[in-house]
Amino acid sequence: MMIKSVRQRLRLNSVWVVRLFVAFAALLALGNLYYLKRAEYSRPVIQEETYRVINLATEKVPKENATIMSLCRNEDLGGIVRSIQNLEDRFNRNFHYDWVFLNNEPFSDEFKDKVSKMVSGEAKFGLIPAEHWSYPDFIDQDKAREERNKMADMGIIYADSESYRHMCRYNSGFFYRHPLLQKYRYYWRVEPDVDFYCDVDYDPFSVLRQHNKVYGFTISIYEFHATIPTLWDSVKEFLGKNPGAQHKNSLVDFISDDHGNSYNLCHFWSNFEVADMDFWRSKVYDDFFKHLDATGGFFYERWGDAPVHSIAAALFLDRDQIHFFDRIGYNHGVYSMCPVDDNVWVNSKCSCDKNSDFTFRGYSCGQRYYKVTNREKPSNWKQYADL
Ligand SMILES: Nc1nc2c(ncn2[C@@H]2O[C@H](COP(=O)(O)OP(=O)(O)OP(=O)(O)O)[C@@H](O)[C@H]2O)c(=O)[nH]1
Ligand SMILES: *[C@@H]1O[C@H](CO)[C@@H](O)[C@H](O)[C@H]1NC(C)=O
Ligand SMILES: [Mg+2]
Repeated sequence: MMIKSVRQRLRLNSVWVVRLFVAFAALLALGNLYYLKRAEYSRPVIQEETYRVINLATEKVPKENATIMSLCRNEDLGGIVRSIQNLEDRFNRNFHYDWVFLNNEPFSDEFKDKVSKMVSGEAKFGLIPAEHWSYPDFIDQDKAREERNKMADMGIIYADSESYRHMCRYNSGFFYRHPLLQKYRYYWRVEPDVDFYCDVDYDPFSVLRQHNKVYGFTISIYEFHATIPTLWDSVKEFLGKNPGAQHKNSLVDFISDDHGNSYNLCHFWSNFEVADMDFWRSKVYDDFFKHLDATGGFFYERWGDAPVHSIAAALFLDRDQIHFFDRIGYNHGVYSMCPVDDNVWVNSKCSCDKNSDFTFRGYSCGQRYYKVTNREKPSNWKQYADL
């Protein structure tokens, strides 16, 4: 009697134990799922293994559908030679990518001879068609001159330069249509007089392709408002006419503090770009450029290709398609990117002073980028920020 009742009681209990266990396991699984989802959301954009160092002694390096490209003038020879020397040393001597040079005037023999000797891939020289570097019919050139003079009185850099405006418009809407660039998908834009500070012993083009990225940058910064007073109005007009254009998971919060109502002037500094030209060749970007161009803002104001590219990338792409090349130490003019992470700085053999890094400074949009992408900052970042 007694034994039976104990057994019965035990059986009852074991049913409850099983039920409790199942309930507990279910809760645990749900909790884990939630945690994993959060972890996935907040993980850095690109994980460490992306930058797998290629062992050049044992591995054949597969080439991407890509080229390096530079827009420059004959008188930029000295500056472009410095940039070539730098990028060849740090990267291209191991990869031998082609390098396309574009100019609105024919390159001199001296330029072509010198540069061809320095590039480890094939150097190609292209003339820009006149219709891509001239005033469209709808531009009132007297008005454009008046506006240039007004801007010059305000002391704005390149205010009175016509060629600077053609250059910005060319970089915004035409370079990727040049016959020499047609056969490529990815490009690395390189300007005269830039420095590359760290070994790039991985292929940045592969990083883009393998991770489905479209636009890569290394420095971001605020634009001078006076150069683009009506740009954002034109952008909003475009979005009004093309309600489906903005990506549902866009990076709009990088360029706007109020969900797209106004522009906060942040942009990727386009003198460095590693990106996918098929994006500029897409219908949405083509429509966007035509819309902006028709307003005359490239000439009546002084719209830069940097805000134009950046706004398009931040609106039309999935935010995960934008990539921060945080290991490519770089200098253009007064601003530098120098990886402050000690492991990167040492292992990539960077030759820059970490104190020169612009990423976390007040005039950079770096901190905002980290914030809106939930990206983990290097542990020592505060040392290199002016808070
Ligand atoms: N072919 C050609 N290239 C130009 C012309 N103006 C500028 N560029 C190129 O366009 C790019 C940007 O021009 P930069 O004058 O360097 O403008 P920036 O980078 O805003 O200003 P900096 O701080 O002076 O370098 C560089 O690659 C220049 O070589 C031009 O009139 N003709
Ligand atoms: C390289 O990319 C361009 C542009 O997308 C494309 O037209 C071309 O066919 C590609 N070439 C190869 C070899 O895949
Ligand atoms: Mg420059």
